[in-house]
Amino acid sequence: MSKSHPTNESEASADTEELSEEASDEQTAKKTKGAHSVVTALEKAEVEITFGVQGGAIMPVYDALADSDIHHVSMAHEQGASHAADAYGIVSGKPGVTITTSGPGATNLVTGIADANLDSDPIVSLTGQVPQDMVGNDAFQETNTMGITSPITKANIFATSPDTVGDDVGTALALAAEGRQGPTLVDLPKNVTTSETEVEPSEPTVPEAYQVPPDEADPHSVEAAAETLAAADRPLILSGGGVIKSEASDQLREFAIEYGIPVVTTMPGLGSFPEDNALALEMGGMHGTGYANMALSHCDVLLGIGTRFDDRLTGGIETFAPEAEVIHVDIDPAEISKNIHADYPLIGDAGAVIEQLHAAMPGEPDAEAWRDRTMEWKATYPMGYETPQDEAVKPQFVVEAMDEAAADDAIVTTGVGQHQMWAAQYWTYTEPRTWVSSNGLGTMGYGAPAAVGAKLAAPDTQVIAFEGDGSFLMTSQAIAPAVRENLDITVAILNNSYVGMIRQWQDAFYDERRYESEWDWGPDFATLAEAYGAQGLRAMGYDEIPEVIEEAFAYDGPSVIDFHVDPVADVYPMVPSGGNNAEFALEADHL
Ligand SMILES: Cc1ncc(C[n+]2csc(CCOP(=O)(O)OP(=O)(O)O)c2C)c(N)n1
Repeated sequence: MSKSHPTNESEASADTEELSEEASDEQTAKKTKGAHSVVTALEKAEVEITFGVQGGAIMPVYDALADSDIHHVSMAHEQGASHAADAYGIVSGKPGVTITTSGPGATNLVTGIADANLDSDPIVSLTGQVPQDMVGNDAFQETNTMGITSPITKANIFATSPDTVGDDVGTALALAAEGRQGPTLVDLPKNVTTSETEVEPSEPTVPEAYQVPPDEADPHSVEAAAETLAAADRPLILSGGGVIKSEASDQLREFAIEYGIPVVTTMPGLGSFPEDNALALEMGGMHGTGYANMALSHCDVLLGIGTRFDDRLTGGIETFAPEAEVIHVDIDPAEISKNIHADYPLIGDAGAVIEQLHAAMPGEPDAEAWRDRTMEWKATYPMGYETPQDEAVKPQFVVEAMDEAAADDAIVTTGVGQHQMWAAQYWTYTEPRTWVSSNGLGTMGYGAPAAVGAKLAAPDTQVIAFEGDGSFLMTSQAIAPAVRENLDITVAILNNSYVGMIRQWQDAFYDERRYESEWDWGPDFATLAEAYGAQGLRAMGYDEIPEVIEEAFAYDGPSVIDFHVDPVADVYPMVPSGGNNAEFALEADHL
C-alpha cells in the first residue's frame, strides 16, 4: 500500500486497533520497496556484514538496512570498503559485500573490483545509480558503472524493476561464490529501490543458463595423469590459490605426504601447504625461494593445482619448467593452456580432483633422489640476511620477529612493494586463509583496509598488516573505521623512506637513478595513528623491537608500529621480469 493512502484510512476510524493495522500496513508497504528486497536478498544469503560509504543514490538501501540485523561498517573510502570486503571474502570464504553510491562511490571501488577479479576473490558490489529516466542525462553523480565494471567483473547486472531487484542481488551473491570465484556487481537505479513491490526475493541462485562446473574431472584423463605422475622421477606440485578457495588444503597435504611429492606454492597459494613441512619448497617465481625455482626448472612432471600460471610465477614461458609434462587442475576451462600448455588438463574442483588422483595413483613415484636434490638446493640457496647491529634494522628481521611473537594461525595482510615480498618470504605460513594480499593487481594500500575486513571475518584470530610507508599513505584512513569498530589489529609499517621496490628497480635497471623514489618527507606514522585514536608506536633500533611488538599485541584495539628499517635493503632472490627461473639472482651483482 502506498504512503498516500493512510490519510483516507485514518479518516474512516480513529480506533486504536485500526491505527495499529494502519501502522502494520505501512510497515508492509515499507518492507516491499525495492530497497527492502535488496536487504531481504542479503539476509536470505546469510550476509552478516557489509562495507561501504553512503550517498544520495544509495540512501534508500541504507534506510532499509537500518531495519536489518546486518552489521554495516562505514569505511572512510570506497576503495577501502572494497579491499575490506575482498579480505572478508578471502578469510571467510563467503562473498564480501560493499554498498556504495553512484558516480564516485562506484568509481572509487574500481581498484578493489579489479583486484578481486585478478585474484578470483568473491565480492559483490551494490552501487547506487541515478533513476532510470535520468540515465544518459549526465545527471548528478551519474557514471556508467556497468560499462566501467564489465571488463573487471564476473557478471554485472543493471536492476530494472523492484520486482526482480532482490533476485538480481541473490544472483550476484550466488555467482560470486560459484565455480571460479570472483567479483559481481548490481547497479541499483534509485527509482528501482524506492518503488514498491510485493514480490519476495527467492533463495540466491545462479541463473539457469549458467553452467555450474562439475566437481570431478574426466576419469580417463585423471587415470592417465595419475599414471604419469606415479612414473615420474622428479615430480613436483605447484599449489595455487584455487587450492585454498576449494578448501582442499587437507587433501593436498595428505596427497603430497603420502606420495612424497615436494610442493611449491604460488603467492596466492601461500598457506595451502604448511611451510614447516620438509616437502615444502615455499613460494616460487620472481621473488620465490631459490629451491622452489630450481625445482620448477628441473621437475619432470608438474602437477599445477588451482593456478593460472601468471607471469610473476613463470618468468619467461619458454624457460618455465622446460623438462616437465604438465598436469593442470583448474575449475575454469579458460585457464587450461592459456599461459602454459597442459599435457593433462583436469577440469574440476581442486579438492575433488586431488581425491580422484589419490584414488587413481597406481603407486608412489620413485623420487627419493629428487627429494634429496631439493634438500641440497635448500642448503645451497638458504633464505637469509645479515643483521649487523651498527646498521639500520633489516626489514626481514621485523617480519620474523612479528611471526615469532604472533599466534600460529595469525592472519597477515599486506600492501604492495618490498614489504609484501618480505612478508611472503619470511613469515612461515602453515594454514590456509592466513595470507591476504593483492597478488595479481599489486595494489599499494591493500593491507590496512584488508586488515579491517579480515578481522571482522575472524574476530578471534590475530590480524597483522605489513605496509610500506608509501602503501600506508594510500589508504591509512582505514584506521578510522578500525578505531570505530575497536578492531584489535596491528599495522606494521616497514618504513624505509623510499617507495622501496621502485628504488630497487631503479638501482638494478635504471643505472641507480633514484628519481622520485626517496621519500624523506613522510609523516610521523605513530603520531598519525594517535590522531586517529589508535595506539601509535615507533621502533628505531633492534633493541626496541620486542617491546613495541609486545605493546601492540597487548593493546585491545588497533595499533600502528612505525618500524624504521634499512632504507636500501633489497628483495632477493629475484628473477627479472620474463627471465629464467633457474637463473635467479641472489644479489644485485647477479642481475
Ligand atoms: C596503486 C599503486 N600505484 C603504484 C604502484 C607501483 N609500485 C609498486 S611497489 C611501489 C613502491 C611501494 O612503496 P612502499 O609502499 O613504501 O613499499 P616498499 O617497497 O618500500 O616496501 C610502487 C610505487 C602500485 N603497485 N600500486
